[in-house]
Amino acid sequence: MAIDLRSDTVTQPTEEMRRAMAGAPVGDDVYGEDPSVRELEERGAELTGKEAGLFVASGTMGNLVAVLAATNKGDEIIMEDQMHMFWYKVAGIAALAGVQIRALPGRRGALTPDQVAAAVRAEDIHFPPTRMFCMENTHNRAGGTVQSVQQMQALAGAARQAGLWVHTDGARIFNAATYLGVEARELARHTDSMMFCLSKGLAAPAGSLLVGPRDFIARARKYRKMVGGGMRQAGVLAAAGLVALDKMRLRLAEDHANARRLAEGLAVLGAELDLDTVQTNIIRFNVPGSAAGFVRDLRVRGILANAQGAHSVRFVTHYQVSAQDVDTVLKACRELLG
Ligand code: TLP
Repeated sequence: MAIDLRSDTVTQPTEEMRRAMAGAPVGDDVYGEDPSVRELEERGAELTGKEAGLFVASGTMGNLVAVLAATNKGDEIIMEDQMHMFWYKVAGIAALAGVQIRALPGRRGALTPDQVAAAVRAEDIHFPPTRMFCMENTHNRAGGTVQSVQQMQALAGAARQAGLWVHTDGARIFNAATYLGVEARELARHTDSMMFCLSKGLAAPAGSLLVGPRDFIARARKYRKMVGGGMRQAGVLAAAGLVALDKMRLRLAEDHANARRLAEGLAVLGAELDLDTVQTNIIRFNVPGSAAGFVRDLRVRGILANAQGAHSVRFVTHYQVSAQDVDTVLKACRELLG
C-alpha cells in the first residue's frame, strides 16, 4: 500500500469505528431523535467547555454555518490572509453568506491584537460593519503552527473589545492542544464558537462539530438545514466520531513525533524548511526543482504527497503513517534530493 502523506483527511476509519458504526443506535436527526448524534454533540461541547454542539457534514459546512449564524449580509469579517476559510472555501463565505472578508497578513498564521483592533471599521456611511473575527488553530497553510492560549486570549480580547464575534477554525484543535499540553477547552475559552474536524487526524470517515453558546448553535442548526446538512440517521457517522474523540484524540503526539523526525531528516537532506514551524503533523518545505516533478517521482516510489506551489511540497502525518514509513520516505527523498 502507498504511504499517503497528502493529508490527514485520507485516514481510514479504525476497526473499532466500523464496529461502533454497525451497532449505532440511530433516529431522524432533523427531528432531534438520533441518540448517537446527540451524544456526540454533547461530548464535543463538554470537551471544549461550550454549552452546545452541532454535528455537520464537513469542516467547510461548520465554518459556513458559523458565519451565517454570526453575521448579516454586507458585514465584514477579519481574518489572517492564509486561512483556510479565505483560501479553500470556493469563496463560499462571499457567495453564500454575502459577507466580505478583510484578510490581513500574519506571522505563522497569526495576527496581532493591534492588527485586529486597527482593522475594525469606524462608523461611516461608506463602510461595512465589522461583525466577526476568525482565527485558525492549528494553521494549515503556515505548516500546522500553533497559537498559544495567551495568543488566543489576547486576540479574542481585542476582538471582543470591539464587539466582534470570535470564531475559531479548529479543524485540528486537538493537535494544537496536544502540542501545548493543555486541554482543548483552555483554548476554546478564548473563542465564542469553534469548528473542529473528526475526519482529519482523528480518522472518522466524515463529519465535524461546531460548538458554542446554546442560542448560537440553535441558529446554526437552522442554517445547517438551509444548506442541506440535515442528515437524518447520521448516528452511523456520529458513532465513529465518538471513537475519534475518545480514542484517536489521545494518540496525536505520535503523529507529531513522526512529522518532527521527517522534517529533521528533510533538513539534513538540504530541503528548505523552517524547523520551528514543524510543531504538529504538517510539514511544508521547498525543493530546488519543480514541486510537481518531485511529487511525481515520489509517486513512482509508492509515496503520495501534494505540491502546494512551484517549489513547495506538503507532507502530513497521521495514524496510518508509521515510524518505519518515515524511514522509507526519507530514503526516497535522499534519492531525489541527494
Ligand atoms: N483541509 C484539507 C484541504 O481542504 C486543504 C487538507 O487536506 O488540509 N479548516 C482547515 C484548517 C482545513 O485544513 C480544512 C481541510 C477545512 C477547514 C475543511 O474541512 P473539510 O474538508 O471537512 O470541509
